[in-house]
Amino acid sequence: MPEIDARRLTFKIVYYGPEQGGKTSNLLRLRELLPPERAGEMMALDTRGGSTLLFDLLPFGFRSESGLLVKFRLFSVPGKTAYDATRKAVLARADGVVFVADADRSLEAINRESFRRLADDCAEVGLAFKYLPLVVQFNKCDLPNAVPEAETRARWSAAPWPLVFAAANGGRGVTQTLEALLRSLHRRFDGECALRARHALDEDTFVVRAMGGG
Ligand SMILES: Nc1nc2c(ncn2[C@@H]2O[C@H](COP(=O)(O)OP(=O)(O)O)[C@@H](O)[C@H]2O)c(=O)[nH]1
Ligand SMILES: [Mg+2]
Repeated sequence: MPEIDARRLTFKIVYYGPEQGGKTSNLLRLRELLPPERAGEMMALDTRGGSTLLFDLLPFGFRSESGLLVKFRLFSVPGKTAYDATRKAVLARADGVVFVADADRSLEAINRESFRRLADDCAEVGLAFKYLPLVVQFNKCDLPNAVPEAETRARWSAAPWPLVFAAANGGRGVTQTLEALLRSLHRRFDGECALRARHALDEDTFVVRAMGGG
């Protein structure tokens, strides 16, 4: 449940997935793609040798016509399994998750294991995985060893989540992924947060404003 009071609503979005899959790259590209006046500084905490040790944080937001300040805090979790406690702490109280898989065929088992761990971590931090707004991104689709989109779509055809195919370091699929998650967030929390009823934020307006338009 997002933090809400009369003036401000804050969503926590967590980018989760195997180490080196492209979580930090997603946040870095978003920082460039969002209008500068809407996004805060990206905080890349304690990143050593290209690997996120604690988390990255990208804040952004907008003000609705009703005067509500809608804020988003995008986090990435550390990849290494050695940072178990940190990963769970970052995931705790997430309102939505982007799972960043590495499309490399040789990493399928690692993706699967990470996805299973996401479900386990959710249970441990008290998030109902079943109701969690979630988008699955297959990143590094530019690489020759990437599993082709059609094959992945066939394999995930029974999954209820939006799938996005991306090459995050070049920016491809990055905003599409966030937009898909924003739509899921709106569907999940519109009622509880009275987004439409009190703030005239229907799904499209919510997404467009969040992405810096309107
Ligand atoms: N070829 C390719 N490389 C990528 C892509 N996304 C990220 N990378 C590279 O993969 C490495 C790990 O990315 P990073 O964002 O740090 O992964 P994280 O551990 O999930 O945060 C970096 O060297 C990135 O430049 C992509 O879509 N295609
Ligand atoms: Mg990282």
